[in-house]
Amino acid sequence: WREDLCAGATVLRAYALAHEADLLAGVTSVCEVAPFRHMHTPGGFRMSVAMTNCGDYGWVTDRTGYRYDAIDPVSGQPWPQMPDAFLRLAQAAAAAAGFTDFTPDACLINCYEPGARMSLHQDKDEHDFRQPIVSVSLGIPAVFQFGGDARSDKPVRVPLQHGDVVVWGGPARLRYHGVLALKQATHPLLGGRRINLTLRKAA
Ligand code: MD3
Ligand code: FE
Repeated sequence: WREDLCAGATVLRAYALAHEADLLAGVTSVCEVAPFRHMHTPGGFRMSVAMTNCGDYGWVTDRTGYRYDAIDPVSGQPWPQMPDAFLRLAQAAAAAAGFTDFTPDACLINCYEPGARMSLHQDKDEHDFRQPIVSVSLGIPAVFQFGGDARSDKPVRVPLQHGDVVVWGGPARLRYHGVLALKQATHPLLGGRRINLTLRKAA
C-alpha cells in the first residue's frame, strides 16, 4: 500500500479510507462558511477547478497574483478553522513518510468536476520548502502528472483514487505536477466530483 514515486514522494494507498466520513464532514463544514469558488489566474483565466481553504492561511489567486491570505476575499472573514480530522490525518501520513514535525497551517481544498484539470505547475508560494505537502484524494479518480524540476521534463502518470494520500517533500517538494482533465464517473459518497485536500505549511 506504500509506493515511493521517487525520493521524497510517497503514495499511501487508501490511507484516508478509514477516516472518509470525518474528512467529508470537515469539507461540508468548511464549505458552509467558505463555499467553493472559481478563482482567476493573474493572466485573467478562470480556473476549471473550484477552490476553498481552511486553516490560518488560504491560497488565493486573482488579477494581482498568487498568495496566501489569512482573509477569505469572498467573505472578508478569516478562513474557517482546519478540522481536527484533517490535521491528524496529515500529521500521521507525513510521519509515515518520514516527516515528523509537519505543522500545516493551511489547507487548500480543490473540487474537480468532469473536464476540470490543473496544468503543470510548482507549489512555491510557501516559505519553508523543508516542510512537505500532504494531499488527500476523495471521490472520483484522477490521473496525476508528476514531472521533474523543469517544466519541460516529461511527467509520469499516477492514477489517484478515493482515499489515496501522497506526501511530497525533500527533493520532490518543488517538482512540477498537474492533473489531467477528469473523466466522468460516479462515487457513492461524492457523486460526480473529486475533492483533493492539500495540507501545507504556508507561513
Ligand atoms: C508534488 N493539487 O493544489 S495534489 C495543488 O490533485 C495541486 O488537486 C493537485 O497540485 C490536485 O497545488 C495535486 C498533489 C500535489 C500537491 C503538491 C505538490 C503534488 C505535489 C507539491 C510538490 C510536488
Ligand atoms: Fe500543486
